[in-house]
Amino acid sequence: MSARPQPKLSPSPATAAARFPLDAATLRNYLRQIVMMREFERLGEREFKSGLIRGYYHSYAGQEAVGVGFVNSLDLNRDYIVDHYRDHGHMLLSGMDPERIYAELFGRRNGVSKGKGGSMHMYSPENHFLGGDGIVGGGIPVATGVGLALKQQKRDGISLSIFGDGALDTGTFHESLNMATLFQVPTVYLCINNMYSMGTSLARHSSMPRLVDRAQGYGMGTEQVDGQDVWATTEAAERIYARVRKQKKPYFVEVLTYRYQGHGIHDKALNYRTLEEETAWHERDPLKLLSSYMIEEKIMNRAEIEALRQEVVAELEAKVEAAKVEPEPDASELLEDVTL
Ligand SMILES: Cc1ncc(C[n+]2csc(CCOP(=O)(O)OP(=O)(O)O)c2C)c(N)n1
Ligand SMILES: [Mg+2]
Repeated sequence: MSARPQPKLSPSPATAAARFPLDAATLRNYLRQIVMMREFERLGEREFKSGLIRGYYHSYAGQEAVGVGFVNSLDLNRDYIVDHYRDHGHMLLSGMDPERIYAELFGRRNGVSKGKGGSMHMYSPENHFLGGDGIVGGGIPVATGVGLALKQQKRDGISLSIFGDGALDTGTFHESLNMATLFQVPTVYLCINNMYSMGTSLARHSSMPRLVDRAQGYGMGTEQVDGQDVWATTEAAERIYARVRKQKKPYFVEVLTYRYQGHGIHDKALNYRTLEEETAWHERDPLKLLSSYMIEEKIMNRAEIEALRQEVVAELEAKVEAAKVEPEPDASELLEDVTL
């Protein structure tokens, strides 16, 4: 197996917190959000296996600190998100009711995309969430176009383009970044580098181990960020968004993280990753890093964290049950809201 690039790690949470302090209420909220995203996926996968969800299911488990920093720091009254298919966590963070996300997964009429999009095509214009996209790299030109529209309409917002490391191997990525600099659009390109494009490791699909080096050719600011650490992702997101808002220029950020599950629910990730590698990433689990800091700093104790988890699970179980009994779309709606 070829050598894999080692992630650039932030210092310990205590050091990161000293450098960029977040107050206790923010940390409690972040912890709840991470637990919510993790448990949402656990229950979703259970429902998939029970046969209630069909099609595809890509879990966000392990990558939660990326969303905590980069989605929370947006102002969704004026900013927009264009995502790829690993989108459940970002939907939750953008303020969507979990029941409507489960309803979408179950193909129900009250689902985020009226039951016609499924896991990969969540879409909620009222939350400024413009997809979910099953085509690798498909959302990148859309986010660039949103950035151009915001600029032309002299609006204050920015667009956030979210995609994986695999998307750097598509033409749309390169065409979009070239145009973004030419037209000076206020778009942040957020590459979630979870080290794999399906079963292909970064070392086997990328000509350069640092993805920032591939974006630098387009003349925009770039940086790598530790995607396991909520202090690192929050600090980077706040600083980068302020810069892009002010300068009205694009920016590329590569966050280093890891997906715990296989690519999709049918992939058990048995033959392309090592146990050592998985264990090393679990050592720096975003939930573990944050909760151990909070315990050490006496913000919450272990029992309180477990009570929080149980409360979130109870809330989500109720949402699952409510979504299950919702009606399916009527056959007469089949051709509404779709492009033929
Ligand atoms: C244009 C295109 N090519 C290939 C595929 C098949 N495909 C689906 S997901 C995927 C891997 C993408 O990995 P990455 O961008 O790193 O995102 P991750 O799944 O790791 O979040 C591939 C190759 C596709 N959906 N679209
Ligand atoms: Mg990937």
